[in-house]
Amino acid sequence: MITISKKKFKQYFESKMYSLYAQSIEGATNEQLLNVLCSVIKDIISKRWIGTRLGCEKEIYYFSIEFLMGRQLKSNLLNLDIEDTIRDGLKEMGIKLENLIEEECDPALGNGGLGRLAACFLDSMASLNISGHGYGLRYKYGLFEQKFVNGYQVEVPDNWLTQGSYIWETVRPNKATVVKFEGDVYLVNDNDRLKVIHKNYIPVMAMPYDIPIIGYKNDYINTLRLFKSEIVNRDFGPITANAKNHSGSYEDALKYKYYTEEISQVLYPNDSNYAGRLLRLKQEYFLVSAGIQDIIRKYKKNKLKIIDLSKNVAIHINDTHPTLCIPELMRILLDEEGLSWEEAWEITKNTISYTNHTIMAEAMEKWPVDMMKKLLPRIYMIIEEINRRYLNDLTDKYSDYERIKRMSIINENNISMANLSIVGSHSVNGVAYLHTEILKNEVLNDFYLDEPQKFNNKTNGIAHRRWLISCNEELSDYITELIGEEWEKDTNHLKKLEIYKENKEVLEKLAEIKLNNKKNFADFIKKEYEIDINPNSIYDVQIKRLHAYKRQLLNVLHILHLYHELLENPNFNMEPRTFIFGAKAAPGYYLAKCIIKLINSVANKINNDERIKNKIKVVFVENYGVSLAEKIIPATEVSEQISTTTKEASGTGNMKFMMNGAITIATLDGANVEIHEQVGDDNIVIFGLKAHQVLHYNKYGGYSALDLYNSNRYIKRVVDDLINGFIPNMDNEGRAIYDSLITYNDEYFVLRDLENYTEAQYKINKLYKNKEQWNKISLINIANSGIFSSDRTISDYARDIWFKGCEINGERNKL
Ligand code: HBZ
Repeated sequence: MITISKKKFKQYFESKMYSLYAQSIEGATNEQLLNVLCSVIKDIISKRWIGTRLGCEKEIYYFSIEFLMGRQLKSNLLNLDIEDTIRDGLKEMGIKLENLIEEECDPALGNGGLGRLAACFLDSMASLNISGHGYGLRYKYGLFEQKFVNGYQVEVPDNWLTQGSYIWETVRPNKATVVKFEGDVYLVNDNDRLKVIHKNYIPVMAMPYDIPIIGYKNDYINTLRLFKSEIVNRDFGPITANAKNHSGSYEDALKYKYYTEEISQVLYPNDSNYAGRLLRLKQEYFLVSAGIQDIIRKYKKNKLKIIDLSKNVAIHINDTHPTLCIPELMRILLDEEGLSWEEAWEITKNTISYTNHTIMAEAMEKWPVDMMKKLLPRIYMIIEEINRRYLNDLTDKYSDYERIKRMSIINENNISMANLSIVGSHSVNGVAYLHTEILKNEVLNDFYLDEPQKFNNKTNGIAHRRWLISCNEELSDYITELIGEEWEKDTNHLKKLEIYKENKEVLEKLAEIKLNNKKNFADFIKKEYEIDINPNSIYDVQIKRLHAYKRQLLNVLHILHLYHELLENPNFNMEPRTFIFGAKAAPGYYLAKCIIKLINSVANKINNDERIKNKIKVVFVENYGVSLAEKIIPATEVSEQISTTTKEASGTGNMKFMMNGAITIATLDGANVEIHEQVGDDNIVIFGLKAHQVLHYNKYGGYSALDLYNSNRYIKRVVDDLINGFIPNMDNEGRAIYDSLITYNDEYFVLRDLENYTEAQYKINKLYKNKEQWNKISLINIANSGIFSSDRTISDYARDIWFKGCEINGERNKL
């Protein structure tokens, strides 16, 4: 049992302070205090951490190029159930725990939903006693820090390892592996067996840095292992560490050092656009090869038979970035373990499963054959052979040449990573019901018809521990007061809240908690941004990456509409509203950056216009990320989930808001469909085109943004604002946005949905006037959010994918 008394903790803390910094607590900085606290916690868990691994349980390995973990201190204290002890102990030493929580850095090793999902999954696996570990990269620089300069986004490097190391990590040099790039590959005959010789390769050391993942009150600790790329022999230094023969010139040695270190240097900041850079391919293979080698090393140490790998190990790939797991596992099974192709292929397919996170064509990874061949010659040979055999099978089955071409892994000198992932795994899943249906019936239809049993849905979820218990303590405590604490371990119990839906006292208390959170957020905004916001206004929030399909533009055009209405009629009937935005744009995504400029310019104009008497405020928070989300979400009343239907695979912010009692205004896209299903028509505001309409327009055309613009004076008014000087300093950016709508016919149906969205917003306004009704809807949302805990998602993955048909884990199947 992991636990510690207050007295022991204080003694421990004090002596750690001396051993680490040779000084007393009184003179210590917050940074030092945090380091000491963290070091104490690591000591407390260390024995248990080592003890959790390598039981008889099946091991799950979750490969992801991103893990967006957020701060760990609070979450670790919560999960270890020692928060009160530590808070009191610190207090007695004159230290405020809250200050140390805020002192911690927020590692931004991910772009958005995909990386955050991976983090929530780790939390859930540990909390459900599943031996599930993450493999990722220890980027030296995470996602850029965003600053606004004159309303423009400026990117600043995210130098998060300021102390040289991360407080929660433990480096394990004895577990480092070598990853081989480039070189020449020969197949030679060795006693009637084909032997693979790989010469003149560039070796790169994968140095593991382990972060403990602590389960919720269950003494279970898993590991997130992040690899850093280095020269092969740390002690030799660059001069003798030449790539090829350890004896090259000084210049070569430096080049080699640069080559290795560059790999884990920086996270690619694109969240939905495939850039096709060589360095990215290096990152992908580096992660995969280091991880798979690590798995096989551990597996063999346990004296298990390699032929049984899929019975004891499951490897999950988070989108296609780790797809090279497939040929890398094949390589090891064939070249190092000496299995036949057929045996290796069976094991590989049965071990690996794949999640798709997007249907957007521009996000699909395709690597040029020449690039792959040069960088990873052996891996390319294996991919080619996988494809050759696959095409043979397809030609036996089908005569439709076009279809076979679409399904081929290699096509027009490109390797399709999605196709490789489907062919080389036993399970393919989408991340929400609608998304999976679109995969099956549209985007991946050829594959679905060929192997329908592989396809399944796993609707996303969120770690309710971080996104409710920890970030909204007051609400969480109140829920426990009402229905007991069972919901903390099983969120289905939240349903019990429904009995209070007509209870005035409860509804008023919920409103009071929301108001407190709103006030806290207003204080924060005042302190950080010097903006006054009114806690009695509606907090209406859109926080997510900036992308045309997510339609922040629809939101801002509606704000402009309200602004005009107020200017025309100062008594225009609306509740005061604060529109809050948070979003980073990929640095090379021009239109997204124009929209950032637009929101900032509109904010500037409206916030300084006294005529509208503070009826509207627009706040764009800089540098949106996990820590900010934890402050904003508990204070939110209206959750904006307004993507073009069919484009948002799932969304997970939508679930976080719902769980914190916000009311959703949404298109029937992604997991909004399931949120709607949970709460019913009366407790969500739905608008916009339906999936079949968008798919129809996309296939057959029939939508003219120009006609709409010409025929609707309200639409024309706000679109013209973009180019007529109404919003100052928007010349080029306004024109670019205007063109995307009118000249390029509004690819994301912003104008098509604008009128309907305005009506939906009017409905929100009306609902808000009836406070009791609003609070009731809020309660119903919380009560029905239990299904969106990532514990449910992970139980589904475990039952249907990782432990399916698994004898030694029969128990698991009961999950
Ligand atoms: O994954 C998101 C989806 O857009 C969102 O709908 C879903 O809820 C979430 C979790 O399933 N996708 C991403 O966040 N994608 C990326 O961040 C990304 C990162 C690097 C890439 C491509 C996409 O190269």
